[in-house]
Parts: sequence; C-alpha cells; structure tokens
Amino acid sequence: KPAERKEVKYGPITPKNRTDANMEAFRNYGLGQFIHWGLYAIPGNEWEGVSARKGAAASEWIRTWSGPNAPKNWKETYDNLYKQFDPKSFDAKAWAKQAKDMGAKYMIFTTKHHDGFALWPTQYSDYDIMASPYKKDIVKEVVDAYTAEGIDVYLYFSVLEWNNPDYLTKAPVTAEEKAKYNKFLQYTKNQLMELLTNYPQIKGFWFDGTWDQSWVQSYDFTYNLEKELREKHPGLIIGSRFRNDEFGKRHFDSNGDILGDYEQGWERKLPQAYEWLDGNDWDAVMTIPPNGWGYMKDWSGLYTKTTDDLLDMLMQSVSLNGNFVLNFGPDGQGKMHPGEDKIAKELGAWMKVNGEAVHGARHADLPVSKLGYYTEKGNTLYLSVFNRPVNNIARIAVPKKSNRVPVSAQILGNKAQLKVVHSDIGLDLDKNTYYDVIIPKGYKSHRAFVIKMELGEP
Ligand code: FHN
Repeated sequence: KPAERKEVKYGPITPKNRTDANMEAFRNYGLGQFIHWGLYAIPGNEWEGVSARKGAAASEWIRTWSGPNAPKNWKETYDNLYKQFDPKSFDAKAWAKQAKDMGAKYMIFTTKHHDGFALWPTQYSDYDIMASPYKKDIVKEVVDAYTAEGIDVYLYFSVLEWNNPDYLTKAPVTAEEKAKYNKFLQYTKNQLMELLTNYPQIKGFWFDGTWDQSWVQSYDFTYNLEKELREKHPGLIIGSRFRNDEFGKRHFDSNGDILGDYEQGWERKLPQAYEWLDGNDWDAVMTIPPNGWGYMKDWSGLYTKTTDDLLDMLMQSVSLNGNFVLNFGPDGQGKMHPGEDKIAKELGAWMKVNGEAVHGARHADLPVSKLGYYTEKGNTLYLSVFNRPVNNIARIAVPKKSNRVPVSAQILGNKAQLKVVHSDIGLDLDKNTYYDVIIPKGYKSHRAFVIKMELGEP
C-alpha cells in the first residue's frame, strides 16, 4: 500500500469485509462451482477434427482462432453456431444435484461470455437464446435449480463483446466513437438491470472482460453503475474486477483499497501466504485443464489436475480465508466432460467426510504446518494432512502464551481418539511450544485426511 494516501474520487463504494448476512455467507462458502457454457461448447476447442489448441488462447476464445489451421471464414461460422445450439441433454437440476453432492455452496454461471451470446432472453439484443432452436431461458433454469438445492448463484457477465459493433477496445476519441461507446455502455447497464429484475434470487455478479481502455476510461460511468446496481439489489455482492478508479487502478484503488466486496484476481493461481490477502475477502477460480474454461473435447497431452491436486488447492484457499471455485465446461449438448464428472464425484466423497473442515472454517493464526493446512471453527482446529509424517507424529506448534492448545484429537471419519502429547521440544524456545498428535500406524488413507482437534486450556 502506498505510504501517502491520496484523494481518490472513484474509490470503493462498500467497506472492506462487509458484515451483512450475504457477505458472511460468502466468506463461509469454502467451495464453489464455476460453469462456463455457451456457443464455444459446440466446437469443444476443435472444428472438423482440427484442434484449435495452437490457434486460440483458450477453448472459450475459439472465436479468435487464427493462423494456418483456422477454418476459412471462421468468425462467420462461429457467429452462426447459435443456429445449432439446442442442448438436448441439458438438465439444470442434474447439474445442481452434482454440485450439491460435491459440496459446493455457491456457483458462478456464464450468462454471456466475450462472444456476446446471451443465455437468457434479453430485450436488448437479438443475439440470445431465443434466436437458437433451444428457445428457453437457460439462466432461469440454472438459477432456479441451484437455488432449490440451497446453492447461492452468482452471475458471470462479460462486459467485453467481440461481435458488438458498438464495442470499442480503445478509449473513444471522436464524437462518433463516443456516441457509439455510450450506446454500448447503456446497453451494458440495461442488460445488468434486466438480469437483476429477472433473477432476484442471485447473490452477486462475477464480472469479466473489464480490461480494455474503453471501460477503464469510463470510471465515472462504472462508479455510478455500481451504485445503481447496489441500490436496485440490496446486499448484492460485486467482485473487484468490475471497475477501476480515476487513475486506472483495477481491483484496488490508488490507495490500495479494494474496489468491490471480494478480490477476484486469483485465476488459475493461488496466494501463497495469508499476508498477501491484506485481510480482504477473496475467491480463486480454477480450471481442471491447464487453461480453457469452456468445454474441451480432447484432453490428451494436457496435464489435467487430479482430485488430490484440487483438494490441496481447496484447503490452501480456505486456510487463507478464501473460497475455491472449480470450473466445469459442459459440452454443446449440456453434458459434463467425463473427466469432470469423475472429479466431482471424488471431491464429493472427500467432502462428505471432511466438509466440516471447509464449510464455515477460517484461517487459524498458527505457525504454518509442514504437513498441510490448518482451518479453524471456534475452538475446533482442523489440520488437513497432505504430507503424512514418516514418524506418524503431527506436531502442532502453538504460541507459548496461547491459552488454546490441542486437548483432544481424532481423524474425521474415524471414531478413535488420538493420543495428544505436550512435547516441549524447544525448537524455538521463546515463541512456541509443541503438541504431538499421534497418527496410528495402522491408519490408512489414499487421500488427504483431516485431524480434528478440540482446543482448551493448556
Ligand atoms: O477471458 C476470460 C476467460 O475466457 C475466462 O472466462 C476467465 C475466467 O475467470 N476470465 C477471463 C480471463 O481472465
């Protein structure tokens, strides 16, 4: 944060760490599901057997496919894919049940990605679901199904629209450009107000495509638009990617204060230390393939994250007071990728036993463990063990002055009480003391396991 604070007119509209019910729910989710679905699911990152992997940044960016392998007149072909969009296997209730069984407490759904195709019937564009053979409100089906399962819904909305003639990348200069882009800004506002009117159950927006100078220079408009969205939908949650201050600072204003209710910058990466977050609420969004949020037919040759990789990321996120949001990219018929189905099932099996260490759990102010991640809930401390010690001793360092030390322990899913020994091994004589939780030699686990400890007076 800059040493000297400066006058910022277009800074935060809401306070850091809001304490209302919606934000309390947000910081207790732990695990979320992202779904990227749209016209890009039809090609699935290839076309007529030719992979777009080298020609487009990611599967949902396939409209930008260029280079020697790109099909002739590709953009025109892509823009007409809506004529084929008729997902016969789409079942929002089945998606919501899968997310519920996985232990997700919120989900983020792409209402409209950068290609501008709206999955809801919008009165502000003809390029929407009603122009496709499907002709039904997909956003409504998703919002209703997930809400019925008790999963909070956030709407992903891309400001950037590749095919909108009124969209500009650079800041408008001429009178004609200004008129065009102002029309685009009004269109954006109209669609956002429409989403809030149509789907009042939603808890928030997850904005994207806000990096172009046209939007960055519109900080007066975006500041007032955020105020209007919040006035229309009290308790609305908006992430830090929506807008910037008058100096072009995104996510955090020129004084380092967060712009929005949670930090939205952790995408396919995670913070490595609690201090990096500066106490802000945040979420991290993650793909199973290396990149590619939309459906990818072919995963061959890619490192796709394993369930163990994802559990590690989940517990790292929750241990640092963040939510971990795993992305799913259904195919053009509305079916999940088999590899993603498998992971959802395996995550769900683990969460069924260990979910209490995730949902409603927060950062524990303890020296970092070499064995895994601490999460805490009142006087209960959880240690998710990913690196089982060869001596089967889970050594817990607690500050010497602490009046909360492990007094009992068990492994979640296993009734046996574990031995807890105060082993004042004196590693750092002045600061910490140590309690050893003995993991039974005979205890076998093919995945991470969670030691649940009750804390009490030493
Ligand atoms: O360009 C998008 C990308 O397609 C995807 O939607 C991700 C998801 O967080 N956001 C943008 C890249 O930062």
